[in-house]
Amino acid sequence: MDTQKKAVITGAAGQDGLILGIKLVNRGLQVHGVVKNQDQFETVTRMNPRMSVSILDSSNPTTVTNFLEIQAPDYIYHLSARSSVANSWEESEQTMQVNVFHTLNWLNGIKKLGMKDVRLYHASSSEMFGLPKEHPQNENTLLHPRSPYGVSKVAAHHLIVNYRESYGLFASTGILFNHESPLRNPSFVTRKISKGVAAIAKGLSDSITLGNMAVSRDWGWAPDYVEGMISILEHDEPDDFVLATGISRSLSDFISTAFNAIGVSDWETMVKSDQSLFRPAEVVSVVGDSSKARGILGWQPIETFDGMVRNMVKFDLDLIENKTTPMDWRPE
Ligand code: GDR
Repeated sequence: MDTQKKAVITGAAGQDGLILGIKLVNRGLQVHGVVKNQDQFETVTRMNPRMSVSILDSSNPTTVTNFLEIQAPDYIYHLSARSSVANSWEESEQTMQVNVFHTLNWLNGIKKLGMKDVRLYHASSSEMFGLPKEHPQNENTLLHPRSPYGVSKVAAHHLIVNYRESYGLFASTGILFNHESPLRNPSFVTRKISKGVAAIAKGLSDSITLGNMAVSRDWGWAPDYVEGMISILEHDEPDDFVLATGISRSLSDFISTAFNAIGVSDWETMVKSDQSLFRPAEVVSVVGDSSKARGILGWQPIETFDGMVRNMVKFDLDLIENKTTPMDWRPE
């Protein structure tokens, strides 16, 4: 009898999707990735040839339902989203369409097919807290998103909770605070900094231009958070869990740690701030309370902040020297 469990990952070509695909295949699961175009298909199959991949139009409810019927997965990790907060004002309609309505298509597909045993994970986000009334933020903190992206994640998060309560679906969420790795797209600030610092170290650049530097985030190591996602779906009850380190760092802390990795301490003149990169509304400071995940799932982040930043800078130095590529990077 074939007892191999099957997992579907939407957004399989993103940072978390790639890391999750590798981890699940290593655990002996049959893994099927969902991507939106040929480029992403090639990225996933090159990085993880042991998983299968489909290009799917998740905007079409029938396409999603048919896919679910054919694949009949045990687990669905719904990670695909418009993930850029910065672009979400300019792309507000697409952000809502993808993050809310595509999520609804997966929920309705599961409901229509009566897949009561399938376990669905949704990538909720600390951006839902936005302008929080309390620090640190936990699963009960009032939500006050500060961007169209944040609003879309609040809507999708509540749809998951609502379908769980309305139809008894096994639908869980991970409310993940920022989590980084060398697979982060350089449009996000941490990788922009690690790449920028590596370029300065190699004499290819003399400065980095950022937006609003008066912000703090609770930054963690993506592979640790992906372990948390797996634990969330392995738990016998569907539920919502904050994953965070519990320590908020200023953006200057991140920059200084990155420069420290190349032995530079007087970095101030090499980092500029450009008003045009500021957002219309900002999440100034967030920090997570993950005691529920720590208590119930036994989850905890392992990598330190310094270790994470050093890993990212080291990767970008190796990338410049052609010693590696993102395809060669592995989470463990
Ligand atoms: P965030 O990540 O918006 O928190 O969302 P990002 O790295 O883009 O921004 C973090 C903070 O840094 C400030 N910042 C800059 N940001 C970018 N991208 N580029 C810059 O040059 C720059 N300068 C300053 C930002 O204003 C912000 O305050 C990420 C995404 O992965 C979401 O999808 C996810 O849900 C959340 O993390 C948790």
